[in-house]
Amino acid sequence: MGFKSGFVCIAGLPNAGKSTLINRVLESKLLAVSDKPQTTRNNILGIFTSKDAQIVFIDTPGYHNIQKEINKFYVNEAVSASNKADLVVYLFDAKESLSKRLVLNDEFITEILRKKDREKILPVVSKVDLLRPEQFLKLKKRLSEQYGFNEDKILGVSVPKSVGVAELLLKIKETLPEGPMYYSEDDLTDRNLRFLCAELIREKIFLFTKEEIPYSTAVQITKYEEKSALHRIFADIYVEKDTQKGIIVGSNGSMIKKIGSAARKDIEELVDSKVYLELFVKVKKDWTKDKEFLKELGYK
Ligand SMILES: Nc1nc2c(ncn2[C@@H]2O[C@H](COP(=O)(O)OP(=O)(O)OP(=O)(O)O)[C@@H](O)[C@H]2O)c(=O)[nH]1
Ligand SMILES: [Mg+2]
Repeated sequence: MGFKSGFVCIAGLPNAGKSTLINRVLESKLLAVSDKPQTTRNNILGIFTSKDAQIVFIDTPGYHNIQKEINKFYVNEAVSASNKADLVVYLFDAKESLSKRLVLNDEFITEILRKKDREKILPVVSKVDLLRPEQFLKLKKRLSEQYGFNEDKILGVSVPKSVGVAELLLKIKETLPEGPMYYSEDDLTDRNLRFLCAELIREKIFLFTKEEIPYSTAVQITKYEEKSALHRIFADIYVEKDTQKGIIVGSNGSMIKKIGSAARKDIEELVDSKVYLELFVKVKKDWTKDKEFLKELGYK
């Protein structure tokens, strides 16, 4: 058989485990992951290359229908990625899908099915480590009744338990057409280092702060200097209000230090070099509604 390749959209509701799964397949901490929904904000490619295939994963923001200007952008990203992909891997969060919340998937699945043949959609239950075997069976039955997926073809994956990931890769390869290498074999993503660093900083804000803070925050790298064995990175963290700035800085700067030191560790790993990271917190009133600024951040 010839070389297989194609674009594979990883789709699902917020917090389903999409970015975690791609990080695992790529064996790298490329994408921001957190316990809070709406961590991912734009489509980001994660490129997996082996001897016999190149799978270009598209990580997408979780689908939801909260009507806010900025949310429209996120959702649009998810829908457009599913439209243009050769294959959609649709993740159902194990615990969430057992509940009444399964219905939240209806709109997105209907949208995908309008554009794609059913065999181009691979339904996957994520976080199966959270389910007992009989619950997994029950969920597969429900997914087949609700959405017409073939029960036997629904895979379960667990990243911490390393379950199902290799099988999913095999299944994706089987389903993809023969095709060229779209990217060089060393490429891991389509994004530059500045973007990836900003994402890792944003991830720490998602991990360490709560309520509206993560959603009121944006990160922009203002300077990136590579000096022999040291990368010097300067970043602005934008918030919407003075009170939010106070929370991000923390008492005696404790929070900003925590964010900076955790982000620096991840960035050092990513760039394989020592990193000096300096963060500045800035207030930009209502930036989530500012069309020009959203564009500058790449959210438009
Ligand atoms: N128990 C368990 N938790 C998981 C698994 N995969 C992901 N998680 C957790 O689920 C949460 C959400 O993971 P993400 O990868 O950020 O989810 P996402 O679908 O990318 O979320 P958005 O970007 O917000 O749409 C994190 O706390 C992960 O650690 C899994 O296989 N098992
Ligand atoms: Mg994500």
